[in-house]
Amino acid sequence: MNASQQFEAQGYTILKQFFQPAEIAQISSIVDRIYNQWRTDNHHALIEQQLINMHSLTDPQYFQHHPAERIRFFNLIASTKLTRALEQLFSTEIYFHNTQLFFNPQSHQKRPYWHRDLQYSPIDDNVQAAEQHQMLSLHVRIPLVAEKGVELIPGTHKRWDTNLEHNVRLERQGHRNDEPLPDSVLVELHLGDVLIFNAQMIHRGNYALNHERKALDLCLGKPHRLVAGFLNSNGLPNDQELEHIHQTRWYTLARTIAASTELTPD
Ligand SMILES: O=C(O)CCC(=O)C(=O)O
Repeated sequence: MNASQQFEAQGYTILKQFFQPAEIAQISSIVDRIYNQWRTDNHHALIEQQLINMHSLTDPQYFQHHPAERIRFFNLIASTKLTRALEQLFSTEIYFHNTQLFFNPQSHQKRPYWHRDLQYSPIDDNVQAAEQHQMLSLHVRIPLVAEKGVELIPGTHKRWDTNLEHNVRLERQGHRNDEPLPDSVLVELHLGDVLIFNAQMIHRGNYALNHERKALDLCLGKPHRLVAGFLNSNGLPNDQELEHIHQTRWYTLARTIAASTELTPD
């Protein structure tokens, strides 16, 4: 099976040794600076809310004193190599939605929870199920520390829940969202690997097997009206920055979506 067939059948694929160590080091040095700033600003929430991720790493607040670094970051994450790989895999227009960084919680009591990403949005579960085949929202994971950090249930990008999955994911009928579920796959990633998975397949993190985690997820996708309104234009390059970006397609499409949702009240 090639990568595209694997994604189609299972909802995920791994591009092994896709990035060179020097490329990972460049991404890491920018991410580390942002992450450190964020941890200082969110020290209390990190502990009280047992956070497991931060988002919007391209937001201008992280580049006030580093304007050139924002352009470098946009170029590093939308590299020619990665944008081409995604074009080949999906043969559809892809836009840049956001970024997230996943790490371990401060307390061992926080347990990884099964979910489909949109279950935390106001979009009704039945609407999500009905639209599943029209949607393509991706996590493109670039681990900055090797990890066995994410568990996926292959095939759940193409079908909706079994009874057990439904009850576990939504904590119904006395179930909890951290219970084991059948047929899951724990993904092992080495530095340089890239994991691409469907954000709507059933998945969860794994904290216990990883002493440290730092996984940069690019949230990309095919435009869809259900998620367009969640796109925050603050995370996108401005006109001047775009002139210095080599692969602009993800960003220009995102700007078009953001501009159209800003004009259209719901
Ligand atoms: O890596 C993790 O800790 C969880 C990943 C996840 O839930 C996600 O990417 O939506």
